[in-house]
Amino acid sequence: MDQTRRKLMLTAAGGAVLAAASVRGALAAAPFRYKYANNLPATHPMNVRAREAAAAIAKDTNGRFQLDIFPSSQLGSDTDTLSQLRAGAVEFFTLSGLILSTLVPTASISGVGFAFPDYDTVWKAMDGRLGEFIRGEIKAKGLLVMDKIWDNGFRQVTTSTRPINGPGDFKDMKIRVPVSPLWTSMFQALGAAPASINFNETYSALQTRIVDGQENPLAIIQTAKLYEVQKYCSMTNHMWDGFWFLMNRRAWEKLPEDIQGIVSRHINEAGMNMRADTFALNGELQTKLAQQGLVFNTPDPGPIRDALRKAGFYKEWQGKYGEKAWAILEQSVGKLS
Ligand code: X2X
Repeated sequence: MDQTRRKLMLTAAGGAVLAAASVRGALAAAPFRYKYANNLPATHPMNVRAREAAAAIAKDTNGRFQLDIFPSSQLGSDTDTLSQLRAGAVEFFTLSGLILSTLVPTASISGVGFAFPDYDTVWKAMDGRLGEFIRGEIKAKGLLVMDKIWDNGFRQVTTSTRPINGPGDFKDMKIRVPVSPLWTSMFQALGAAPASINFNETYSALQTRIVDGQENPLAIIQTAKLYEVQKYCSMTNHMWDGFWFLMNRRAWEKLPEDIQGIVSRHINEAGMNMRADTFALNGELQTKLAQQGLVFNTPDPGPIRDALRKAGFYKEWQGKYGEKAWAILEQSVGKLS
């Protein structure tokens, strides 16, 4: 055999061995198989981008890590899933900082009413000093968290009874809020009668009229079909909300370093992509939702914010978070009270 032919044959044989090994790798169960739970429908950008990340992670780890995604609170309500995450029954979970505040009190600080004037301010703060501070507080409670917070959006109020034109319209309104002291306090300060209900029970609470209204960004009002059981949508933009990508510490520390690197790179990248998708959706959905029957109005936010101030809302929460945390918030967003 001449040299070239011999080389060719050796290369071909080597290629066959490699191919067989990777087929075996793909067929065998992944050595690491982690659950990622969230509360949003499979069609929301959160899940679209998470599925992309899962595929990229499987590929880059040669099948050594498999991410199984459980959307729509399939593993339980947010409150339950937070306990499961801490116990290690669920490895990954995206949760609003406001709900997380039941474990990490200062994590709700990014949800203070009207704190962020726009998205520029949101990302400067959450990818900067404020986010770093909150992630530190989360770690101090024994959970781990990815660097990039995922977007939920600016929240709007929907009701089956009446639009919100000014703060007076909140009076005695039965409004569903997520399970979080800050949310309850904010809507009480506006004179409403808030009810703490997990997201997985929100649609039916609206349908059966246990509550008259709820508040969420348009991307959720659309993908979770809340427009089917609501009549009015008032563009209050009363707060911004985001989801921290949380991890069980023991599960994370079990992963080899190279897998940790691949997983965190793809999850953070998915987070950045879902921010862009969610921003676009929240911007374009008003037309579509109006066609589906929601009646829109845009109240002046000034009087609503003044009502919060007059009720002592900002002072109260400044006291609860403490001077250090409040100073970091105000350095990021400007003077609040
Ligand atoms: O529960 C909600 O309203 C939701 C989906 O926006 C959050 O996870 C905070």
